[in-house]
Amino acid sequence: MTSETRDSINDIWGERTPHGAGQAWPARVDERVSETPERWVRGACVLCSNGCGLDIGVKDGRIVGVRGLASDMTNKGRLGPKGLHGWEANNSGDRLVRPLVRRDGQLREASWDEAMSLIVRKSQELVEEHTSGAVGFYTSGQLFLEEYYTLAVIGKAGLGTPHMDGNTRLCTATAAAALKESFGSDGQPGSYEDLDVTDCVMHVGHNVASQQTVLWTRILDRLAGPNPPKIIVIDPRRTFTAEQATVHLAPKVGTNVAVLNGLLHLIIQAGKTDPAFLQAHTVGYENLNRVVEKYTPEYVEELSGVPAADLRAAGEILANTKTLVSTVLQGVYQSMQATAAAVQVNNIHLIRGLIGKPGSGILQMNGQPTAQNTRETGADGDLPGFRNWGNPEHIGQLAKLWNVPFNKIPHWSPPTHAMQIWRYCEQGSIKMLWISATNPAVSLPDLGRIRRILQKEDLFVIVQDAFLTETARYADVVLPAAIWGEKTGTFTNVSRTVHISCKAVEPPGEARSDLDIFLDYARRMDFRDQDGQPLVKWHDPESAFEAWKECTRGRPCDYTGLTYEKLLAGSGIPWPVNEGHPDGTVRLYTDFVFPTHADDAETYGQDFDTGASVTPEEYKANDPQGRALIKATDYREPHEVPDEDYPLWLTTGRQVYHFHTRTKTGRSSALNAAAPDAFVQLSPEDAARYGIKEGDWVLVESRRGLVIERARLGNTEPGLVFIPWHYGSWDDPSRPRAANELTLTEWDPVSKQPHFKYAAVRISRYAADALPTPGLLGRAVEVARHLVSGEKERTSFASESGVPQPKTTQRVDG
Ligand SMILES: Nc1nc2c(c(=O)[nH]1)N[C@H]1C(S)=C(S)[C@@H](COP(=O)(O)OP(=O)(O)OC[C@H]3O[C@@H](n4cnc5c(=O)[nH]c(N)nc54)[C@H](O)[C@@H]3O)O[C@H]1N2
Ligand SMILES: Nc1nc2c(c(=O)[nH]1)N[C@H]1C(S)=C(S)[C@@H](COP(=O)(O)OP(=O)(O)OC[C@H]3O[C@@H](n4cnc5c(=O)[nH]c(N)nc54)[C@H](O)[C@@H]3O)O[C@H]1N2
Ligand code: SF4
Ligand SMILES: [Mo]
Repeated sequence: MTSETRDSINDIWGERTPHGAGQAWPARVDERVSETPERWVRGACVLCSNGCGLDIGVKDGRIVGVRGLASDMTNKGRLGPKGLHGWEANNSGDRLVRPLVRRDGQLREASWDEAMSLIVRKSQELVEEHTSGAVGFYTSGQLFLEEYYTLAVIGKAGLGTPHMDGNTRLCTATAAAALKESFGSDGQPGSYEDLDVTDCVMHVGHNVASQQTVLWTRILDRLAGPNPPKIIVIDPRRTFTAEQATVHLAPKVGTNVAVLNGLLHLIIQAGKTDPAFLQAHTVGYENLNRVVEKYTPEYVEELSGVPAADLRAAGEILANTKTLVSTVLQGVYQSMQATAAAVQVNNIHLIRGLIGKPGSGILQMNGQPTAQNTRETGADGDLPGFRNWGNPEHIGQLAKLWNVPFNKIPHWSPPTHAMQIWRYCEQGSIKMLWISATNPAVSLPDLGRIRRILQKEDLFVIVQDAFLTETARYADVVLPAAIWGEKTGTFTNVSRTVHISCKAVEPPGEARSDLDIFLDYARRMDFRDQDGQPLVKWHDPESAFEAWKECTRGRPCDYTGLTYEKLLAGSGIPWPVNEGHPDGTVRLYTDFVFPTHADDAETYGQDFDTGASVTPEEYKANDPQGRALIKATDYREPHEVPDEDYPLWLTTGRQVYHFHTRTKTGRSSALNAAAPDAFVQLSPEDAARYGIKEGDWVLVESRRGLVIERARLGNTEPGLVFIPWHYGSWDDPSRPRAANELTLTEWDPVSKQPHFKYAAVRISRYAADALPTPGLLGRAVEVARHLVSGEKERTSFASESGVPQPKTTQRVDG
């Protein structure tokens, strides 16, 4: 007997609760339960970066629903479709409940002691034979802060390996890079509360209506109230967000820098910069002025296809608005010139002095719920507490805190980024890869290559997950993880707001929290500090949180004033929280002083075209000393562009009802029914050209692979096709359908974030009547074999059983 306060599947955002500029956003409590709960446990939603506060309903030791938390500053009680439905995955019958170890080529159940002993033996052998450089970690944006910090200390001070990164590299590495390049450090300048007062919101490459549905209700409620803000959307597709825009610019994929330079040009031409602000609080304006001079609306139209008149309309709004909130996400971060483009959005705010004031803020968005914490704790290769790996003083602080030798902490070169970690696995220098809470066999670019790497005999693969994912099937050891609702921890949303999410129920079977797994590993590896004491001195979430607080003391992300108790009081709290700001900090940089001083900065910066690091000496010679940096750049064409063989652009992205590789949302019946399969979206013009009708099967090929999808017509420009990348093979191995079969192995030179947003493809109608069997298996396999065998290895879709083929020979455990 499901009871719900609203039908979020058919009405994604729910009823309007209008509010005018400066009025508080009214509460609206959304709830959905399958039975009446016996008790409610405090939590927060982990199905996107919004981090909505909620309570978890429990009955008979099972999760039976959720309700939004009216007092939480993030959502005032609202929850979106994923939040209201995603918890069903916890109760799914196919959770992993025991560790698995590969024996005789097969994954077989094992005890925790067997699995962990094997991992420890393997680690020790590799470190002895090859140094800790043979061990790599690939983690997530979906664990809790306490788990990442423990992992970071294990990697940096226990093993001393530079090879640790998160899937945050695919997600928000550019957010971090853009904030560091402009303001000296990671940390969002603005706040969601700026949306409640602003006159203008600009979304660049961000489909917020689908991807942070509750944040979008906040904006919809402003649009329904008095003095609504103007909305500018820059997205090549007519998304739900674009439908509400005052001005929608639809550029060709990969041309963000051209468009943003054009907007900067128009603001400068209109004489609407803030010279006093520029003079007092920034460096680099003259160079920007010089670079953007040639980006006239006509030139931008030539480069990007955006009509000059539309660009002028957007430029006029930006030149005159008194306040501005900008959000930036994957249409920028996963595209050409990612960091360079994201920084141009910062520059729009800087030249107009629209930062650090109510209604003016920048949200270089996160996507995953806990990506901010991967970055803060250094589980992604950054250094904990936004420290600078190029600054010996910062390394010294960590060495002292952890009581380990200075040189134990890897800092001799930039930390290895995820794409390079995979390259080292491919080349064989990394021999053990520990993957936690991510599913790279669906989410990384060029999946044929990723499968070949995972299959390598000389790579020992550990996968820590709640489900037997496409990736887990290739593992040597699978560790069953407890997930949200089954463990306690904290995490931080885009608006720097820290939430606690508590354990409501026991995990199924023998599943353990990631924290317990990492602590167990540290104990078994016997990592020690310089005094012979255990390196990892905490034993549960709260003691880990207390240890983390010390690591942040005096840093921009200062957590020292937070406690679990405070976080349980009814709302998330934005950092920094310390003696000076006991109740948290809504907005950064209200004094217009930025952490760019050479002693504070998290980076000395990089060249936008080459990625070459600025040396400490070079930086110090021009120390901005608290002023923001304005960095300019010219437009560069994408590396792969449509040609005769592959005449169309492909871009990839998300749908409102699914989260990533659907391990959770695919196990909720309503979400799954709402979006059961992948598709290829194409313009009616292209459909007509290729003789394709709505619902036809379409073969989509790139230089790397192929997929077969149903056609959906409309809402995209001619020449551009779109595939949602959520769909791997765990629930339908009958045909290749994962968008990443097609994507490129290429990344931004600064942030190292891969380019998921463009590739050249060709399409053709795929005749269903040619199929030997109902469904597509036979023909798809044939096509896949034909195209992928020979020079390349066989695609794993060719297996009879329909699941990716596991490694066949017996492996290391002997
Ligand atoms: N429902 C749902 N919500 C989610 C997620 C999910 O999987 N499902 N995932 C979460 C995560 S981890 C993330 S990172 C976020 C991602 O959130 P978004 O970044 O909003 O999502 P995407 O669909 O990946 O990409 C956004 C838009 O970029 C556009 N785009 C493509 N190329 C270009 C370009 O060259 N320029 C511009 N300006 N735009 C371009 C696409 O058309 C697309 O609409 O969503 C979070 N929220
Ligand atoms: N083509 C294309 N590819 C993309 C993108 C795109 O836009 N286009 N977007 C990229 C982006 S932004 C992102 S964020 C990535 C996401 O890519 P992935 O990280 O691969 O996606 P998820 O499906 O979220 O995988 C998370 C895994 O962690 C497991 N899990 C959940 N909670 C826990 C936990 O508490 N502990 C453990 N141990 N496991 C847990 C889930 O079951 C799931 O298998 O994909 C990237 N790939
Ligand atoms: S907006 Fe994000 S955090 Fe909020 S309920 Fe939806 S998925 Fe969860
Ligand atoms: Mo992401």
